[in-house]
Amino acid sequence: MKGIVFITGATSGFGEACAFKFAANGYNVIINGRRTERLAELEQKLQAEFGIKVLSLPFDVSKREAVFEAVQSIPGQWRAIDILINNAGLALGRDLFDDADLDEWDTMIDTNVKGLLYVSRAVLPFMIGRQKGHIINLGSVAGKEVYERGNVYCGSKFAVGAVSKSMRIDLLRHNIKVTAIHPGAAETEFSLVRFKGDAGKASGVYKGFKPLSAEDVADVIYYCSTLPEHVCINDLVLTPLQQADAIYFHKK
Ligand code: NDP
Ligand code: 8X3
Repeated sequence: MKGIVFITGATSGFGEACAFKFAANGYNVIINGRRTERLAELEQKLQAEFGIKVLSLPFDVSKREAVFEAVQSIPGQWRAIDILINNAGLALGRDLFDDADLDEWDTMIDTNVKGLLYVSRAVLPFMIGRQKGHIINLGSVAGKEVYERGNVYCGSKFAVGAVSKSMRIDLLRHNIKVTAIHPGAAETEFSLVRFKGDAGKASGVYKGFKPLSAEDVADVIYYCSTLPEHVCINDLVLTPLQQADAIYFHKK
């Protein structure tokens, strides 16, 4: 066993691809998400395919008490968490600031920002106890530049960037690495969630260029987490070849 990785939002997209990547490389994985059937299915697949151990931990990252209860329930042998991947997150809607739905704003802030804070605080005592660990936060190119109708989603991802920087500073004395990963457009369930199940609108986002895949992002996360002990990638932006930043694309 290479180590233990705790992945939030492992039922789809980047989180699921990370679970496969780390499991394939001999890590035991703690997988989280709200959809329990998907977690059970993933747990079975990973164990059968890679012979590693899996702990499913279903909870909603935005619910403070649920987060701390779930993390406290982690059995002793699973507490030596080497890598925490704060990946659970979402965008809801793509509306102008004055038209956007306030409940959707709340959900994005509660999940993308508060969820990341709660999970990190709940897991940190285990890392501090061992004076080692690596926290990897999923930001976005939307946390580097703001685009029209991105308002609160962009704000939540700028917050991930700022929080990642301050975590890195405050956790220096505990020997804990903090990395923020900022992907550009990747075809996962992200746009389907953003457009509330409208598959046509969701697939339209990726027309005219080759987007990143979940596996591309998982490969980069794996690379960042397997560097020598003294090396920490602080902040990493990756985009498809045809995307320069959050705004500029060369579509064909
Ligand atoms: P997906 O929609 O495919 O996956 C999102 C995951 O987050 C799911 O497993 C979902 O599981 C989980 N999740 C959402 N809300 C919660 C919650 N409240 N509690 C626990 N889990 C939750 O999207 P991606 O894989 O693309 O996105 C992963 C992260 O990457 C997000 O933070 C996103 O903002 C970011 N990102 C995505 C990009 C893209 O283009 N796809 C680009 C840049 C960043 P469940 O529903 O079972 O709870
Ligand atoms: C997801 C990428 O550009 O749709 O964070 O905001 S984008």
